[in-house]
Amino acid sequence: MMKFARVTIVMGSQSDWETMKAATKPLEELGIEFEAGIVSAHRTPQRLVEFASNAHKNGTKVIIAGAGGAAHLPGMIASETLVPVIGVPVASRHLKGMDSLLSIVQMPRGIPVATMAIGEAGAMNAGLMAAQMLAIEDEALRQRLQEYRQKQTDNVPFEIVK
Ligand code: RP5
Repeated sequence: MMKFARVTIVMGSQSDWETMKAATKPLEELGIEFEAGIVSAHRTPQRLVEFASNAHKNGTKVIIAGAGGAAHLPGMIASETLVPVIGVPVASRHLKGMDSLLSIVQMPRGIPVATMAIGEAGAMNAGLMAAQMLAIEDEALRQRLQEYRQKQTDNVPFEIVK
């Protein structure tokens, strides 16, 4: 059964979790509640419609949707809700995620999806982007994001390891 949270992460398949779990790291570090589950545009289309059309009333503020190959999940979710959707192209076996990226990024005008980079970096940035969206109305979270950034900056050494 699909659960909802302030940030709800969905993916097309169990095989996407290896990539999509990177989205949960910043959410955990920043203390943002989230749920994650499988919704497939092609294998579970009714679950998709039910999930997307109930997301707002179930309290979800941002949806992160990851999929690979013919990655219709983020766009189809976006077509059923006004909750902002962040799309993550998962690297596919044969085309290395170029198919996923182009499927997600080339939305027709009128139905936007905020598309991240292919793979783990995109998934992690999706978590951070969701946090930044929530921080618009949450000053304490904004502060935690500021500290997160500072820590990241402080952890980049000048010296090269030769
Ligand atoms: C997509 O097909 C999923 O998002 C996944 O990236 C890809 C392959 O799925 P599996 O065949 O591994 O279940 O719908």
